[in-house]
Amino acid sequence: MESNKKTFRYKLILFGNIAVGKTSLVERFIHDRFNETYITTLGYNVFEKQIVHDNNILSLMIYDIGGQEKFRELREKYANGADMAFIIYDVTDRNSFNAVPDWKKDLFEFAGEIPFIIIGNKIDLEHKIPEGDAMKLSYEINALDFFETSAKTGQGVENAFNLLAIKTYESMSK
Ligand code: G3D
Ligand code: MG
Repeated sequence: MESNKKTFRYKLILFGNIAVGKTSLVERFIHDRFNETYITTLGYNVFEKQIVHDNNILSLMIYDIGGQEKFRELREKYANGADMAFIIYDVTDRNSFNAVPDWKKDLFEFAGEIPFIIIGNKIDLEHKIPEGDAMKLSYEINALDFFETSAKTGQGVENAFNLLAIKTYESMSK
């Protein structure tokens, strides 16, 4: 008997300093098969990617904020109604790591207390932030998890997006 798949649609957003690799991670994840929708006039792009999990379809609506991200008003609009988030830093850039708790504050203010995963990106380059420091921070600020990725080589990218989707599905279907 064929079971009917249900579709769950989630809004996913990416926070983190400029140049940590937000756009590159989205591009890496959606590469090859994706539906693209441009909403450039709003200051962000939206991409859709579907994954099958637990016999359901999880449709990830991935919002990538554009170049005006320094404006609080845009971040607020961008984050509104999000179901889950990445907070991203660059493993070669101490400032971007130190900014993670501030990004969490913004996230909770704009989107409510949604699940988030911390991502250390650019691991193809030399680390300045030890993995242990990031794991400790991730525990302290109640991140769902912590991953290291490289948007350049693709390492860890698929895992991070998939895990976030699945964890959100599990928390919402309880
Ligand atoms: P943002 O969207 O967070 O602002 P971008 O960041 O995705 O625009 O990336 C900023 C710069 O970092 C880009 O370089 C991009 O190629 C680079 N980058 C992103 N991810 C990685 C990675 O995993 N490894 C390496 N080595 N570089 C990465 P440019 O030179 O185009 O500004
Ligand atoms: Mg960008």
